[in-house]
Amino acid sequence: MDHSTFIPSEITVAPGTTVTWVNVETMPHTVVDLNKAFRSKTLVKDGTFSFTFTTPGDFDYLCSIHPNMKGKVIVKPGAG
Ligand SMILES: [Cu+2]
Repeated sequence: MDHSTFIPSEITVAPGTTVTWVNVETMPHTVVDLNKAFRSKTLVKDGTFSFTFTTPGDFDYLCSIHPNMKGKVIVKPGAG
């Protein structure tokens, strides 16, 4: 996270991939899946959150502090 944006805002990974988010700015952020598959604590600067995606599908998430800050992880067999 930087400039109150998830960068990249969308990634495609294979099942079994662990994705790590890093907050590189001073503004606190969270990573919250809209379907409650995962939810981070509040991440301050240099805070990280990791989640291993095992189920194929689209995972839309946002920052609960800044709800217009959105991202998506697409889990697809054979990706990556
Ligand atoms: Cu935020």
